Amino acid sequence: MTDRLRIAIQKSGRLSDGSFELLKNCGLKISRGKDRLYGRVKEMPIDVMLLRDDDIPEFVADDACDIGIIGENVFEEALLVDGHDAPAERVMPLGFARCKLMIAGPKEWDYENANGLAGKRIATSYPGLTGAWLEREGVKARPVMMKGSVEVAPRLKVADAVCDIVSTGATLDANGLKPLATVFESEAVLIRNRNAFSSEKQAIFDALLKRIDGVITSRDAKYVMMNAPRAAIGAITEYLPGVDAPTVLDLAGQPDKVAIHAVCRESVFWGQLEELKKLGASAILVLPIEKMMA
Ligand code: PRT
Ligand code: ZN
Repeated sequence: MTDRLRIAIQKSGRLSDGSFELLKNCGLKISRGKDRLYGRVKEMPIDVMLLRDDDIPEFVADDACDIGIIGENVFEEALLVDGHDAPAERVMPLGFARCKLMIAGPKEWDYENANGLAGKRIATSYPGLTGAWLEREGVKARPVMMKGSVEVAPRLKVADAVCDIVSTGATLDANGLKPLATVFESEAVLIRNRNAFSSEKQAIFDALLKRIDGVITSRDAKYVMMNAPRAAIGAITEYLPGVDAPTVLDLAGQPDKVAIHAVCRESVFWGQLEELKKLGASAILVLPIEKMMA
């Protein structure tokens, strides 16, 4: 029987859309049944377990799964609480579910720096990350552990400030709080069990990693084509974001002009197209890239 790679992802929540989409873009189809905890992928020997995000680091560390997708905030907190010799390790950032763990306090607070937190009670679901930050800042404050609804703690007078995940900041604002300091910047990350995989499993893992890498590098990449004066090739190449060596083609009957084709590894914005026009480019086309493999 073939050894199958077991991957843990969040069943439903802020990580699940990004996780399903990443796997789909890697060519893996997973049916997403409402009550299903387990999915089998047809295209590769991979099984998917659908879990609550908090359980993912432990499932991967305990060898119940081989790899997992988790918010870096949850993974780092688990490492701080369970110890850095935990048998799971970070493989790579995945570029979605970006957010910040931030200290926030009442809007009327005159906060200048971390010293202003001395002696205060800080409500958080992240006592490990919060405590480590306070220690780095050399401030003695008291983290108060709360499992949920952290943002209401100051209003209920159970804490003076909070340390919570912030994305747009709307939740803080609605609760009369303002962000004061960033404790940790997070995004979804791929983690793996530290034990060596069987050679069969390692080969599946390596193939999946190559595909993930391809998906991530092609996410913002664009294929750009334009016509340009031959004399402007240098200036245009220099200007294009994330381009190594563009392809330059002659244009029939127009000795002073060329066609330039290039893969831009970063997003291309309207303002940049306007700059290219100023450099003499015309007929500029920007096309999405579906797949890329180095
Ligand atoms: O049910 P399960 O246990 O699996 O999920 P969960 O409810 O514990 O987690 P979930 O799905 O809310 O978040 C999973 C991960 O997504 C987090 O661990 C972060 O890594 C990441 N993430 C990204 C966020 C946010 N953005 C986010 N905005 N996690 C939480 N939030 C909260 C925030 O704390 C606030 O209360 O969403 C609310 C809205 O945020 P604002 O700032 O946009 O108002
Ligand atoms: Zn959770």
